[in-house]
Amino acid sequence: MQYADTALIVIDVQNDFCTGGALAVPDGEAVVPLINAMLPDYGACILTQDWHPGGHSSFASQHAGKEPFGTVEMSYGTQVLWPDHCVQGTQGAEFHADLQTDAANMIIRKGFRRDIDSYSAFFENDRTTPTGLTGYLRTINVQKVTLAGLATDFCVAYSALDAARQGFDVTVDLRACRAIDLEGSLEYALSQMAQNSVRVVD
Ligand code: VGL
Ligand code: ZN
Repeated sequence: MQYADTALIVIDVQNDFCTGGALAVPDGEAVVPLINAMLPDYGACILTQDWHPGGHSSFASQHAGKEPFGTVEMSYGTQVLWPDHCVQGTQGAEFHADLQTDAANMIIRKGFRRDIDSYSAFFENDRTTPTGLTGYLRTINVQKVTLAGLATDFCVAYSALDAARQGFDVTVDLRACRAIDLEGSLEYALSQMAQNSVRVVD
């Protein structure tokens, strides 16, 4: 059986990134019907799931005197600190109930090591520890990827930039993405994608 050469990668459409969640992305749940409508057009669909152990080092609660949305220096560089979110096994870490997860042929969990965050579906935040997704996509003969999901300026952008760096032909469908937009992070992410051969549709 031959997979289509384009995969849809759906980033972090989880309760904690939707309204009422611990790290709610404004209007985050609006991506769900759009992504559901996109699914039939792709021969392969990969979902990512932000999946942190309790006490993860990206949580502000683990750093004395720090607040969410501040930063801290880690061995691998500057890390934004977040409210506790997407803790393994919690309701907040579950996919949005309306997301058609049955269509997925792979779920990549990321951020499960306490001492390192992972925004990207391809590499952890040191930009070198692989999740294995590149190998999976190459093995099933995928050359083009389309990304959608949450959040545009963090996990979607990091995934898109890594995908381009790995040699995939990359499109981000901004209609099916929503951003956190922290101190210019959306504008920065869009400019990085534009400079690194990521095609953006909106
Ligand atoms: C994300 C911050 C922390 C994301 C995940 O999915 O964009 N952002 N963890
Ligand atoms: Zn996270």
